[in-house]
Amino acid sequence: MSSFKDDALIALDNLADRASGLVNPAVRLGVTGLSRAGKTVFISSLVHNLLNGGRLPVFEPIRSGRVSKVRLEPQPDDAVPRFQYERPYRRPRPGSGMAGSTRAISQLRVTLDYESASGWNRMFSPGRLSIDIVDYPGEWLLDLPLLAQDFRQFSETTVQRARAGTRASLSREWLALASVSGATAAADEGSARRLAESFTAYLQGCKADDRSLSTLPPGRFLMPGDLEGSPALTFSPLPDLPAGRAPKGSLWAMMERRYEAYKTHVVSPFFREHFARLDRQIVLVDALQAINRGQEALSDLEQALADVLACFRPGTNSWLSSLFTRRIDRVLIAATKADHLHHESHDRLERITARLVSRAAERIGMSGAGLDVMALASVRATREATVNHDGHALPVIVGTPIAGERINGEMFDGERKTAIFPGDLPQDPEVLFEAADGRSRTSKSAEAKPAMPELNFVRFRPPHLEETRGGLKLSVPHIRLDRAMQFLLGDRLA
Ligand SMILES: Nc1nc2c(ncn2[C@@H]2O[C@H](COP(=O)(O)OP(=O)(O)OP(=O)(O)O)[C@@H](O)[C@H]2O)c(=O)[nH]1
Ligand SMILES: [Mg+2]
Repeated sequence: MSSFKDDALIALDNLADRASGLVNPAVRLGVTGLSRAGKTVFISSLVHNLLNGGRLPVFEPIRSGRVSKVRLEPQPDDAVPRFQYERPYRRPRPGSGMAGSTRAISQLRVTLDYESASGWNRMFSPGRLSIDIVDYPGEWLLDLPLLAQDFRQFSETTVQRARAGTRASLSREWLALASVSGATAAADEGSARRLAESFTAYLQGCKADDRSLSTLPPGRFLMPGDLEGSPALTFSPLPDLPAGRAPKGSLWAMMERRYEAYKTHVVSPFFREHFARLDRQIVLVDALQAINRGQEALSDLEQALADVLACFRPGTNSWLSSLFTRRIDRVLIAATKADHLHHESHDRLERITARLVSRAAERIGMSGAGLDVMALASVRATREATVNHDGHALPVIVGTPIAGERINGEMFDGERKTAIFPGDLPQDPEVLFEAADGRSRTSKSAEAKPAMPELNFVRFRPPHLEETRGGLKLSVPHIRLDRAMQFLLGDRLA
């Protein structure tokens, strides 16, 4: 592990950041989450609301009127693509919601002129803060543990997981191919490529919509960024490696070399050059999707989040903490798309999300002031209503389901509005997790698995953004976006 060199480089980077921060203070906000969690929509809505004077009553600097000017600026890092803020709202992909996919890291700078709340700060602070918003796939964070694993350990963990549960049927083809190829056979590019492709197909299968199993490393196999097809991505773990070392010239040796290259040239640089420089972090979680898909998806998500959280407190892992100086001091775990629920369920979603990360947070000693959990909707696509159902008032949400969504067998075309009763989240989150663990605290019999509650979450189209006649864009409606901003940024604008 070349941690000494890494350390020195990071120290240099941080020093440069600090030095330029004296002239123009900046805070680097990382926005991440597994694919489709809502990163792009979150950033777009946050920026849009800042730029267009959106309703942000809980974000104190805005509420108190201390922010005088907000503007987009060229972002300072030449090697990182700019986040296309203008794109998601101008050109929505037909049918499928709001934005294209986050394929790689991107960055956007918003600069705020403000008046500090305290007289002393007013004297000394330049009254200007740049917020560098960095969007990157959460899948990449799952790679961190690889830095501590050699090829044998990586193969063993990956194969073990591939043989359990639903994954067993998805991985069959890849594992069969791997044992036919044989680890000690002579290396050749063709079989390396076929194996890598088969392995990638297995990872993709886990991720497919109807399964929603969370992603396993290597993160770039599903989110290759600009590395698609390069040798560093053309490898596969191998099952049942014999004892000893890889014979020279074998497939095994080739895979091992590429795996190490992946760590050196892909994983390490990401953590060193990007991750280590973040100050604040929001992790977006599509908890509703996992709840909707059932128990295996839920415990899978819990596991993935534990791996993600471990990145934020490397202190528990001594070799890791030497890889980057700790800098992120606030982490927000946010369950997205809360607008799919009636507001009565928002607090429940929050509790479920808190439960999803509680064990992991405890394990890495991260509960407390630096960590918060909330349920939010970056964009509110629904409104609430009450309908009369057999004499009972039933709380429903009204919106336009995206094309192809089904409710009770009825298919929607993306134009028609409907009211649905999304179902109730359980008041006690343990109900879901007991079910996920396959055991119950309340019932004595081991067979009596509590059923998952009947839930029905539909994906809705975003609201149309209307413009006033003066050409002024209306603010994007949201749920608790301002609360998230206050936690992540409020103190930096105090
Ligand atoms: N109703 C609603 N839908 C949302 C919200 N945020 C995201 N979505 C939906 O989720 C989809 C994915 O959101 P994105 O912001 O593209 O997610 P992402 O994390 O950037 O996804 P990738 O870049 O593909 O990894 C969108 O197309 C929306 O349909 C929200 O606050 N409310
Ligand atoms: Mg995205």
